[in-house]
Amino acid sequence: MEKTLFLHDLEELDIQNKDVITLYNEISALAMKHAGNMDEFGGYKCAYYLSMEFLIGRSFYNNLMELGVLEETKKILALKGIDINVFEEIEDAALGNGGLGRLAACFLDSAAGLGLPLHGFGIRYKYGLFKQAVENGCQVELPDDWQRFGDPWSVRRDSEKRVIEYADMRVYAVPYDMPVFGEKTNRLRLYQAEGDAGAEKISEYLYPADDTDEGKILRLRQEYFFSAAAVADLVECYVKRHGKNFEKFPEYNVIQLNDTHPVIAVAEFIRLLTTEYRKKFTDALNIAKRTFAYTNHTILPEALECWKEEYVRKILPDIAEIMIKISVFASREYQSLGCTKEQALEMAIFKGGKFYMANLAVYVAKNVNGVAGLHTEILKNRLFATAHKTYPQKFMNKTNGVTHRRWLELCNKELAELIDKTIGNGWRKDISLLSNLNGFTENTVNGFIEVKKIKKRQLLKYIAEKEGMEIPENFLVFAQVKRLHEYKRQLMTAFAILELYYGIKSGKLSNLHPCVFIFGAKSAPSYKRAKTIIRFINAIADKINSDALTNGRLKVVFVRNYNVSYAEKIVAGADVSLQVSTAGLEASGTGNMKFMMNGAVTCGTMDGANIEIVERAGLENNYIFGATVEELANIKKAGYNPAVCVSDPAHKQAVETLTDGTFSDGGSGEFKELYECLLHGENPDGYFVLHDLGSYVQTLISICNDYVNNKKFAEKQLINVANSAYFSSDRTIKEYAEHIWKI
Ligand code: 26V
Repeated sequence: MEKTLFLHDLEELDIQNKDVITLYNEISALAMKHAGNMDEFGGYKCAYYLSMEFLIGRSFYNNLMELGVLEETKKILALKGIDINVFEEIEDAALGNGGLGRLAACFLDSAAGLGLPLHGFGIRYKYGLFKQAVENGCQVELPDDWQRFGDPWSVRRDSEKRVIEYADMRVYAVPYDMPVFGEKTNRLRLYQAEGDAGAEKISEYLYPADDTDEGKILRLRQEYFFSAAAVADLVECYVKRHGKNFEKFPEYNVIQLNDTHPVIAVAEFIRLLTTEYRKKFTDALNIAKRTFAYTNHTILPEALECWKEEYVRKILPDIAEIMIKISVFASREYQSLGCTKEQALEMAIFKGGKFYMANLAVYVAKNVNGVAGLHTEILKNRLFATAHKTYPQKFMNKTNGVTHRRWLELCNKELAELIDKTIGNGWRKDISLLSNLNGFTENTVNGFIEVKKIKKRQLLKYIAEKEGMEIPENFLVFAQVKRLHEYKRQLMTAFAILELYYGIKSGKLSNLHPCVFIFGAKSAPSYKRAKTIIRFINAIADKINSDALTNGRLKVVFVRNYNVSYAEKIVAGADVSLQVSTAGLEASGTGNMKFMMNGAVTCGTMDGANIEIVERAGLENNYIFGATVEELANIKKAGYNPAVCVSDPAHKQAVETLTDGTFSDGGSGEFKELYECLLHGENPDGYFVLHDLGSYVQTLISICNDYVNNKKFAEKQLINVANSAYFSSDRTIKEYAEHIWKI
């Protein structure tokens, strides 16, 4: 970047009578002007990340930091009488739901930081993830019109727009390029759908409600829309530079499929090569097999996409034909490599009138990866066991990571400076140096205690302003912030809190150190059970916070509209990170890594990346509880009966608050229904909430007790920071680059 020119222009900037939004746009535009050009696609081998979601968060501070002008900008603005924090009113671009979308954003950041050519392709949704309000304890969704602040970090490329054809409509895909700053300036290309009103609907909403046929078809249109645009861009770019011999295409392009959402790109690639460029089907398929790689992010069956043939035929008949043809090739190949007919059917791409997108991805992809060690083992041994037996060399693990630039340097400047003071600032470029923190002195521990105090104070002040709730500084802070899903077991935390509450009230836990539980969670709009859990948590919070007998020792806050910016504050200020999913179901988790980097200890199950966190930071410096994957398998085999758990009086009291009138669900009956689902029905307590509740409560109590020894607790926290380098996405990206992308 032309730093001096930018700073000069900033000094000259006239701020008279300009509101925050205008200033935000003008300063951002200056940075764009002096930042230099984005890298071109295709001059040499690049990796391309196709993702339905990029959960970027607020760009302003992060971009100025990456450009190396954040501190100077702060000073120049201060001289003009502007506090740089005023730009916090500019909201995030929330073009994603949770972990999967945020991972995509962290990956782009790390690749640019490392100077590796990785570019993103996605959709420029008009409305991002809904804004969450809470009314009478219930989630209410409001549209997120993020573009009302302007979009100064994007460049619209009218000259590069192209037509995307469906059987029943034609739509323009107009690219908007966002720079990703670092050692290199990479490119995130988001397409906006234009044309008539029907066309524009395609890029209107992230996850349109898919409980109707129309909603499902819209989702399929979205997936094809950006996948087809991206493939066309890459093919066109290749032909311009290298001609129509596609044999060398994989030497210049590797396409990473972020979950099954963009898998339709494979079929589109083959369609393009066989129709526009007259290649033979087998040749096109073979080139695809050298070009695409696939990452799986969940084993939950309800999230593994499959498309009804009828839908695909209706809007993309050629694509349906191609996928059926790939399915025939796949079936033959599996059998020729030793699979039985049944095994080939298990991995079939097309069966029973449906297309199985994960099976398509696994067959074509040159590499298939899971996102943490345990998750990859489950893929190899359960979900894709047959494919793994047939193509063992395809499968590999790539444990997730998070960018330490946003999740440490930006969100916890105080901790970053303490680290600089202790081990020098080399870790900012080479994160592996962070391990030099190990063997820290007492001085550093004291420094860390100070930093934690400051970050906690900032967090509690923010919560007081936003949620209108005062929390004293001596409280131990537990945080569970993530999408709301039954497998993540926010409900188990809710029951545990009730047990603590009744314990304090009855005098059994009269010496418990004061603590607060912070929840942040959005539920998918149509996910009723998750919404009930939000309602239950808010009812618990109301009751506990207004109980004068206990509220000096226990508080609960459900923060509204949890998002990336809120996360930046919570991960820095919390003491304990709650990661309590049912073992085997959280593919990795990435919040767990953000907390660790900021020195929160993990209270969690042996699931996802938690396992690798405690492997590195030590079991003794974290709090692991609950059944393991193997134990759960045995419990299931033996027949799980949650009613047995409720024979414990403390559990019984907590669970029965759902039905005994302690809380009101406004007459909806949803609390009773939740109760029934836990104790009766076909598959009672399918996520083993009641099974792990007892050990959870005991673990929370021992954390409170340990916290009383402030210094020792801070040491545990600091050991977590010192061993968090592995969870920087810089490490993850280097592994993708070396083992999969070969860039
Ligand atoms: C989506 C849905 C949508 C329909 C309702 C049920 C359901 C359940 C799970 C999902 C998750 C889709 C994929 C996803 O976001 N996976 C997350 O990816 C993160 C990045 O790899 C990882 O850290 C999380 O553990 C994983 O849940």
